[in-house]
Amino acid sequence: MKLLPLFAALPSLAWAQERPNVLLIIADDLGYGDVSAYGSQTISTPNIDRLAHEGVCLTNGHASSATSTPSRYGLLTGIYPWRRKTNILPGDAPLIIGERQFTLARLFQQAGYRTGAVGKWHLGIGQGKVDWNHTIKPGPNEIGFDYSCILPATVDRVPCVYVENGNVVGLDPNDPIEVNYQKNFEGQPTGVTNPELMTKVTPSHGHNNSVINGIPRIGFMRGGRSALWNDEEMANFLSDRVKQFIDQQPADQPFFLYYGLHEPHVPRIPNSRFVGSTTMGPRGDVIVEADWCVGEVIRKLEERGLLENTIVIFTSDNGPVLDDGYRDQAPELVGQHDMNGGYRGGKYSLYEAGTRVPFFIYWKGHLRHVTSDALVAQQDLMASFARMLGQPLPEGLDSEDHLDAFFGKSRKGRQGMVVEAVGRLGYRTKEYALLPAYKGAKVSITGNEMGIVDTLSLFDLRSDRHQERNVIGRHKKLARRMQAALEAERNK
Ligand code: NG6
Ligand code: CA
Repeated sequence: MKLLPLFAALPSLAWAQERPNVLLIIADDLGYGDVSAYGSQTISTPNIDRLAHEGVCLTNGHASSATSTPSRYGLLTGIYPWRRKTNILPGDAPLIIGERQFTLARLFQQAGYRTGAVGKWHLGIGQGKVDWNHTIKPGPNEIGFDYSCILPATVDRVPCVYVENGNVVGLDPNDPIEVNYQKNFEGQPTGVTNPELMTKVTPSHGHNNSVINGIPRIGFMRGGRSALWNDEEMANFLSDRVKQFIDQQPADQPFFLYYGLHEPHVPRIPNSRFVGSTTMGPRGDVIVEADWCVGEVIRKLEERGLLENTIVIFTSDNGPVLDDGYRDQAPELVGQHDMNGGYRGGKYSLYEAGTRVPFFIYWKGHLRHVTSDALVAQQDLMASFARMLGQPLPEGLDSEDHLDAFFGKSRKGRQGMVVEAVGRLGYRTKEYALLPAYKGAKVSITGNEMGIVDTLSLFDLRSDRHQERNVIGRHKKLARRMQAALEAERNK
């Protein structure tokens, strides 16, 4: 591995000496308008808001992509996901991060941290043909995590089991698990053949294969009955694992913990404590559940006396969506709630709400509250923490050091960045969005606009949040510069 020259790796001394813990919480499909911190009056998320109100509230923070797998790839590797042609993975896909590849977790390991990953993973595990009945490798533990307890892909995909350090949790060897994404196992029921099994929710598109816990999923599985997760208990299970990780932390070592919340991705099945906690049906209720999870973990840090020594980051893997494959009443009950916070598009979209996500950095007693519109991206955490810790980085990353912006000490973030949505690329500066012309359906099956425009378009996000007015005629030079920057990145 080629390392950058030493001057690039000089630590920010004060911070490096403290070696704070880092807890990175990443929600699944949570929109900019889904937390009350950005002004939404329709939902109350006090625990998440606390991070925003007492920490650095970033209003121009982006995921690298408008879907999960690519977005998480960018975050963990510091490389634009479209360079590797990543796409939403099935539950039995091989790990897409190379075992020798540098990752955010490796960066912290290199700096002496204990590292953990809990919750949604969605970067593949194993090498191709996964045998779920033996230790599965490679997985998070082979790319820099000392501990992991993950749901391998998404909650709507099989296998519906947790994998802890490569082993399926609670598996009975006499009832082995089999998974197939091409065809069903003979005689096994599906949502199509046995609709009466779908006691909790029915599909609106896709999601009609194996039925687990009354919920039809994508993909077929059989066996592993004692290991199947309970959707209603998932928030409890995952937050407990996070708390355990914190409890087991040696006093003389810092930690880096990646906590992938499963909310509010479909299927939205809140614990009974949260059912009816909003008027928005399950989508609102699971957001309140996610907020509870954040509160639980913060309380644990407080209880252990660790809060002032822990940087808590909160963000989301991509923008929001209402109907993502189940008839769960989300579109019907949304009411006045604007999950996009005024931005256009949402999950899958090249418009702004695809990648502009909630993004807060909280460090009690160290960072002052500021609201900052610095343009930053999740993949920048890698280079920024490398500076904080005085650690070298490999060459050729798309990660930029914006530690000062993340810590609210500067409003200068990126000059520009590439954003991706389902393989299509756009370009952002702090104020402008450039959307190249692409072909394809303008609205996805979910009802979200894809951000497909007929001619190259430039939007001024300051005066036109909803991207209604193409101002390219007035800003030809700027548009040319942005297009050239996009091409330069593409050809790198
Ligand atoms: C789509 C699924 C959607 C969701 C998404 C992944 C269908 C029709 N749609 O293919 O329900 O699972 O993949 O979401 O199957 S993500 O947030 O993990 O990227
Ligand atoms: Ca997602």
